[in-house]
Amino acid sequence: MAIERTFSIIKPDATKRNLTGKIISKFEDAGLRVVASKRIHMTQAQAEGFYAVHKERPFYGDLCSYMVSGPVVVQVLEGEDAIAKNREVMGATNPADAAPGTIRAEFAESIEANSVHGSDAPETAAEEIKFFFTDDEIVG
Ligand code: RTP
Ligand code: MG
Repeated sequence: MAIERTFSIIKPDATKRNLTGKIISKFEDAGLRVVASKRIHMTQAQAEGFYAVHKERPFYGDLCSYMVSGPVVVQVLEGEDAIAKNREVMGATNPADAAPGTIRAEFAESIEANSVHGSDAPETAAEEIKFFFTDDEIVG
């Protein structure tokens, strides 16, 4: 298995409830390492650009509004099989379907306010990391 990097967001519902440490512990316990991290308040333009792939979906407008409703923590996670491992630790998009012990099962409030984002493939991981981080902000 290859060492990969993936992009993660701790979303506004989680920062609001002061859950960043508990969520990062789940990543670390799964063998993922935080190699870049910053707390930001996304602009509307950043949210719309980041989620442009969902532009035609009915939830796009609400999703962008939610993502600018409070601070987020953007991160790069590194480890063996990091992309799949991160999504496993996150659990299903809808917390009602998320496996016990996953971040979304334990912390998500709804299908929208579901506490975390994680890249879904190597190409999107690379794009999403570049969207928020410069190379010198990532320390492996
Ligand atoms: P993510 O991209 O955030 O890691 O989550 P995902 O792959 O599990 O879900 P995706 O289908 O890519 O959707 C992106 C985010 O949009 C919100 N969403 N709302 N109201 C709805 O039906 C709905 N469906 C999705 C969630 O915040 C989801 O994580
Ligand atoms: Mg997605």
